[in-house]
Amino acid sequence: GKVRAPTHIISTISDDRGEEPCYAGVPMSSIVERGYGVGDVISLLWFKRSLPRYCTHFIEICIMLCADHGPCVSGAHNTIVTARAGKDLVSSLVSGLLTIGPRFGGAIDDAARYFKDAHDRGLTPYEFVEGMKKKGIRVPGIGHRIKRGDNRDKRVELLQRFARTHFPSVKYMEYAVQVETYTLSKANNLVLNVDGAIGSLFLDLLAGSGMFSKQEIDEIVEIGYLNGLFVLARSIGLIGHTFDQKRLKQPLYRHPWEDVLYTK
Ligand code: Q5B
Repeated sequence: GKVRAPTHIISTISDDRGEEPCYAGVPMSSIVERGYGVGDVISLLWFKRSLPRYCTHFIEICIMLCADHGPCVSGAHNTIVTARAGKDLVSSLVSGLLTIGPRFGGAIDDAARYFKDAHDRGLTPYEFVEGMKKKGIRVPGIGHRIKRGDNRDKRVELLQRFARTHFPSVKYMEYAVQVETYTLSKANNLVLNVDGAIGSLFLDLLAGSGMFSKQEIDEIVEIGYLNGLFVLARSIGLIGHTFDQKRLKQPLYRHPWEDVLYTK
């Protein structure tokens, strides 16, 4: 019989051996003819299935809302400094992307992990938040440098409004809101932030859409797919900041001495 030589790579998401590339078995022409958007492409390449329209619309809203947040945030700042140092597009982009992590934009996966665990174990917000405090862990998805209880993040409101209208269930998001009510009673900056809103709502999408088994949901949360949404989205803004600096012919950045506390 035929002897199959062992392969060096296994790949399951795309195939370019035929007449046209396929994403999760869907040919490129179908993607175009069916009017698919970037949310559908993400569904195929990340989740290996076509998701209902409200899910792909939600993914697209996340991408649009996280595309940029002005020049002062960590990622944009790094990108601007790098572009002004005369570096190329890719260097400027990755220098911004490298700031994405547990404090900035990369708290979505941990927010999903901790909110899911606390909700599924039936912890009250008090038990959850105080338990985290005892362990010395900041609650991922809670807190913001400029947003406050009396100056909420519009992006969070928009995501919540969309989900309340279109999702079959928003139990994880409602749990995150209860956590926020408790944290806001402790300090005015401890709002549910955009990472926490996306993390909790994506749990609702996974659990409520009927498109994923419990085992698949656990795997998605464990592997950590969701920071990818912020990375992908913010790349759009970081590329924009690179072009902006080049267009403006900005000189090499040097931080002013007056803004540094020199001390022994
Ligand atoms: N405290 C975000 O901190 C920030 C606490 C907390 C319990 C918390 C902080 C945090 C979790 C990570 C997270 C995503 C670092 C944020 C984003 C995208 C962005 C960014 C943009 C965009 C802000 C003051 C007191 C201290 C702390 C306590 C703070 N957070 N306690 N759980 N989560 N959050 N990141 O304001 O007693 O005085 O020691 O790590 O979800 O990144 O727009 O800028 O689109 O670009 O610097 O929106 O919340 O507060 O460090 O001075 O803390 O609050 O322990 O208590 P801040 P700090 P104490 S969205």
